[in-house]
Amino acid sequence: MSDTVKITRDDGIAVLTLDNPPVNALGHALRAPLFEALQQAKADDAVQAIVITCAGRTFIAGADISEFGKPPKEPSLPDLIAMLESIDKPTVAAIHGTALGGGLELALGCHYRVAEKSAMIGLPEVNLGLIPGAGGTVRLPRLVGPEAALKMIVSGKPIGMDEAVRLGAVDRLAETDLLAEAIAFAREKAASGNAHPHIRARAEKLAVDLAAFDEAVKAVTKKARGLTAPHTAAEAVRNAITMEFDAALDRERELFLERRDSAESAAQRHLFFATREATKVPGVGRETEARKIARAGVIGAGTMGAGIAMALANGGIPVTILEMNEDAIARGLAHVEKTYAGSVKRGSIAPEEKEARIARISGTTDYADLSDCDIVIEAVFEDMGVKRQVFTALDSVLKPGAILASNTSYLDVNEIAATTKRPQDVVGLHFFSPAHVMKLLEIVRGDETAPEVIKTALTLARKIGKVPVVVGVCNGFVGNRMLAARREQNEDLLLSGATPEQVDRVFTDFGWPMGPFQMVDLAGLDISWKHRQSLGLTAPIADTLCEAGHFGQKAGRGFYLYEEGSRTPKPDPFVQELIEKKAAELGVERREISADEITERTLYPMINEGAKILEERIAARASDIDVVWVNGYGFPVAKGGPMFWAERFGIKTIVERLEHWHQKTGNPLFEPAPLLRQLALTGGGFADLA
Ligand code: 3H9
Repeated sequence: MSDTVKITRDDGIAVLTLDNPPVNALGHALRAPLFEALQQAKADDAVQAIVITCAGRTFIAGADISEFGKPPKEPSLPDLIAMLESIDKPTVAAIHGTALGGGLELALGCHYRVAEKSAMIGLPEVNLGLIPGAGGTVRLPRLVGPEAALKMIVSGKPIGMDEAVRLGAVDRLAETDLLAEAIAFAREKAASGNAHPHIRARAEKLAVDLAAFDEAVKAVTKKARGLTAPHTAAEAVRNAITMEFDAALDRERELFLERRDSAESAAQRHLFFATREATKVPGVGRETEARKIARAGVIGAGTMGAGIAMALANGGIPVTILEMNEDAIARGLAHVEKTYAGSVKRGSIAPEEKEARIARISGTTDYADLSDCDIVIEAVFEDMGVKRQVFTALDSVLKPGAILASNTSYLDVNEIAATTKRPQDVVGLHFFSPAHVMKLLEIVRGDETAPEVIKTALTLARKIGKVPVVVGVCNGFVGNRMLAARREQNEDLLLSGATPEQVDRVFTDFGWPMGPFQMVDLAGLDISWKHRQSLGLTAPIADTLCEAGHFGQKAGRGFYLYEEGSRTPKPDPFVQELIEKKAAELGVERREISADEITERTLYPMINEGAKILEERIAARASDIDVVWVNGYGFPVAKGGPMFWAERFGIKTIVERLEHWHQKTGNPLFEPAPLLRQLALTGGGFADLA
């Protein structure tokens, strides 16, 4: 007996209960005693069958991710599953919660799987830059067929029990008592006198048309976003068809180890833990209670307001949108209807689900209709005067304890809070457009925001499927503040000799989905023009483009030309001429600009700004910044976020190059933050700063 594996006996059935909180990850502390327990049960003639069950909230959630990158300890997970497979008496996995990754692989090493109806099973290794490494790519195809296995393994998405039973991955669903029913099932199988073939002995499902399989591979790897693991996973599943069982297992192991040691997997594992760390907020403990959110309000039915309303409705929360007049409400609701109709058309939601979501969204022009809301999120024009009016009105109608949130993307949340008599209930909730799609939610904590309000915002984020990061008050918070630093040199680069294509190419080569000029074209040049005007700022090239109607993709021209109905950017001679003309007017001498120079003048200032954000405690940790950039701004997942990337690339080099540009230009943008200088000197990492 060990702390993590308990062996009990139920009249000839050995029950092995695994208990390794929080999620029964298969770390060494679980593998070693489980191996021994299986050995014992195998050798014991009095044991007729074995049931593996888990204590706590879930079946095994996979290998222990924190062990990757450390020296391996025997027995390995493949050893453990080989031991299971050497047992002839019936072995049954009793699954509740989630059986994921190595957890499902262990269950596939059993003869049978019995599960609760609410359980989920999956092989999500690709989300960690990995492939299943303990037989998942070889056993699952034999159980459910190669195409179904391919889909599960390459997408990494878990499936529910309806599908699992249909595919034959689960043998029986428990009605009321999982363990009792799994034991009864095991007893039934032991008494049947039948042989119990392991999955390795079943090859009939592998008789498939390889050409059709390869077509399926193309379809499922289309969304791989420049990542390697989905392709490797598909290769491993293909091996299960074309190779002998043991050869395919050996090859899977090799491919798994390759992936495990890759920079891509290190980055994705970092993001896995970073996302969870981000929900641990100083001053907001387990004991802090979240307030109940049963009903929400949104102020403004524009693209952002409607998007936020849809995000809330998608999470099952009824929402009332407030607008100035009926026409504006009608426009907002029409946008909602059109968006959901698009989702139905793409097959991402069922028609009934569309109706249910729409039914949760209503409109009003009367603030009094918001009086029973538990939270109201304002998404009006970015102007302090307008925000003040909205918050004063909300303060006068909302019930005590209701949360007043602003979707501002850069304004001072403390100033907004000060317009109310309840600054403790005011918080920033910065959604990203389109708000019903984008994962990131910056939760802006004002000086007086109560811990329960932060806790409520975190709970709400989870409920509506967002990835939250708590940030402090400053202009642009974490994301937009760093974006401003990244963008500062864009026009200067063009004036000095770069083309928009050349700058964008440096970004896409790095792994970004698009470069800064493509991004401005997509968002609309008029948006940033208005923003600059409100701040009294100018940008010689972009301003002139706006004056000439180059508002971006929607106008068919921006920094690029777009042919009718096309989103493919083409170089625009007008833009090139304009750049050259402006350079001449401003007396800027044009020269060759290298890819390195573009990186140094865009990416490095952004990292420098990230360091300042840490110095000022606007973000609690560097990994929070990574979560912001990967989930809100398209920073390549394979690189783990700007701060993670910077550390691996070399902070010393970044500081040297920033110093070079600082000396050359005198621009404070390039002056290395003291924190970066310190890390460059000590060779330390951001995590050492905590
Ligand atoms: C694998 O299996 C490889 C094999 O094929 C081959 C091996 C040879 N390890 O998410 P939560 C921690 S790769 C270590 O907040 P939930 C997590 O960090 C693995 N730690 O809970 C957190 O810690 P803390 C394939 C893990 O209820 C705590 O547990 N498996 C692991 O929202 C609670 O987590 C996966 O990729 C782990 N495997 O969701 C599944 N899992 O409290 C990964 C969790 O200190 N896990 N932790 O912040 C999940 O998807 C979710 O955790 C799960 C529960 C759905 C299970």
